[in-house]
Amino acid sequence: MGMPTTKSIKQKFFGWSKSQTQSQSQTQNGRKISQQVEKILKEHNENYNKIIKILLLGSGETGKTTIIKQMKILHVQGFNDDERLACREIIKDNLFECISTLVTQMATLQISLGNKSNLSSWTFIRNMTIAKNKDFTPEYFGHVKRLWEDAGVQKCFNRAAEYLLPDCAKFFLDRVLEIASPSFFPSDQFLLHSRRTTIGIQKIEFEVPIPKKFGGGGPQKFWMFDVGGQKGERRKWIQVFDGIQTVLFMVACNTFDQVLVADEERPINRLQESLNLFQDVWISRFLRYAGFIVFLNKQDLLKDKINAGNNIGQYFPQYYTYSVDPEDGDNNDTYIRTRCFIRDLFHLATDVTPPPTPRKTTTPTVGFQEDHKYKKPPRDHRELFFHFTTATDTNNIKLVFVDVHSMILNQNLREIGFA
Ligand SMILES: Nc1nc2c(ncn2[C@@H]2O[C@H](COP(=O)(O)OP(=O)(O)OP(=O)(O)O)[C@@H](O)[C@H]2O)c(=O)[nH]1
Ligand SMILES: [Mg+2]
Repeated sequence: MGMPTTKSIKQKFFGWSKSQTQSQSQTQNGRKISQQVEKILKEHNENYNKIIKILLLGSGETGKTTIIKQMKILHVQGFNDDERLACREIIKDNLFECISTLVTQMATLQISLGNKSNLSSWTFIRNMTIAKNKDFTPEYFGHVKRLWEDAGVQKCFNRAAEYLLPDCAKFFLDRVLEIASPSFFPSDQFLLHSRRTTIGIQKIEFEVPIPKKFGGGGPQKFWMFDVGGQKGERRKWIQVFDGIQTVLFMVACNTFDQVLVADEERPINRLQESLNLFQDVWISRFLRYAGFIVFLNKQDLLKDKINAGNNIGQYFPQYYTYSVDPEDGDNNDTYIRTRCFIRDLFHLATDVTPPPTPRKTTTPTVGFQEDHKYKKPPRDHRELFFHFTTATDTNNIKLVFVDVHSMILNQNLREIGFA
């Protein structure tokens, strides 16, 4: 439904009051009604004027900061020259990390070079890695290019689920000549693919016009908070829980075949770790009034993985008996089936009845947990939405954000009884 106007609010009240107006207490009732209308209107206006606070949560490398970058591109002024120049160095570091990892993993996985004459390039990068030498000379870039074209390096790249390779690897290695150029000036796409672990808490403020169907016109203020998703960062999350209306939980869907080795913890499947974390956050009493939107992110990489023949059933055997609801698409399309299966795993994770004692989980629990005093969140106050996203795709995030905005405004309306 659209935004209620003053007229519709009054209609709602006067509809209820018609028979009353005949009675003796007409004036008294009239005053009461008028006060109630004023109250509703005030609440309604406050809801529209208040700042919408969104908190991005999720494991490390799921794409939280990438969403913040998209908000900057879409709703602030984008990136200035200084930011682009600073990012150039991050991209070069990312590229180095990717090629170093590949070279190191070739040794570990005993994968030989496709072309023996590339051995000098392999040795060059290996020596730089050992010496932590980051002198990115033209000669270095030449070696990177040669290696990336080598069949053995490609084979190692295709086995990336067996170790940890940054998701930006292919994007940057495919563009090594551009990065090597002295005039390299990163475009938005380069910035969106660059990677730096978030430490601490960051906030971005922006304004978006209220959509027409909600009355249109004025600007809506947003604050979006970005936190670090790595294990050591999670204990800081609680600092930003207060007043959060919407949690945007990010999931990297392509991690279903990857393993996370977190410090002293036992290795755990990365998608399972994401599910466990989601459940912890969902039952957190500090967020029990917050609506949740789950971004099932990295759909581009998920699709690549499915096309390469990887099967989620090997890691989540429930997949073998799962079938897609016809309205979600074709059950014979493995990509559609996989993405719906992942969505439903997260949906099922909200059906939790926490045990009375602290839970023993196989994953690190987030630092804020104290849920043995768990109270079930009021169901009718709880929103849960899912979106399939590719955070590096500005058009995709633009469309998804319109939905997110509408969802939040609808939630506001529901809170005051108008949706
Ligand atoms: N191909 C692709 N890459 C993505 C997508 N979303 C994020 N990435 C990349 O994944 C990497 C990690 O993204 P970040 O946004 O830094 O992840 P994060 O959740 O903020 O990570 P932490 O700060 O460690 O918690 C970056 O290289 C991004 O460019 C996506 O949908 N597709
Ligand atoms: Mg981050």
